[in-house]
Amino acid sequence: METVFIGLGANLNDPTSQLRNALRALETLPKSHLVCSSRLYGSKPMGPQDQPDYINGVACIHTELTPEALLDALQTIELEQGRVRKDERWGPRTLDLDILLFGNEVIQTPRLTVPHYGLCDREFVVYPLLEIAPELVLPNGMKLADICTQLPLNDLTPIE
Ligand code: ROI
Repeated sequence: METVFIGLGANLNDPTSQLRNALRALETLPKSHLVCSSRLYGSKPMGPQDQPDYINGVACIHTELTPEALLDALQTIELEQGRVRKDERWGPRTLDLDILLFGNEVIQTPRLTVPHYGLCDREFVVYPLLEIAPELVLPNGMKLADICTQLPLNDLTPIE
């Protein structure tokens, strides 16, 4: 059984509902249990600015799935909620589900980079993660709380 943190993000088609529906879908993952989730936050887009603000959050699950099987399941949820993969890099999206951390594992495959490559410099990931895992230490030994002291909030605002 591994403890896994999943980042949720959306900025199209009623993003708050997208995230709430995604959290409900996470409750139905096989061989898994949704432990908790952060509040939802409004955030400024990272990347191109000519797109709507995002809603972001982080969930914690316990799972017996392999990283690849979990990735498949998350991509299925994204597709079921109407995500269309476009070529545009860093464009708007109806739902993004990212594996941020998979226990203490470091994974580098064509499909998966864990810890998520953007984890430490995205305020919309780090602060919701800190909310549900204040004592978290990354596989490289860094404390999440120390990363937060270096990272501006950039208008990140809890919406609930
Ligand atoms: N910006 C914000 N604020 N939140 C996201 O979830 C997000 N996701 C992305 C890019 C386009 C990098 N920007 C984002 O994939």
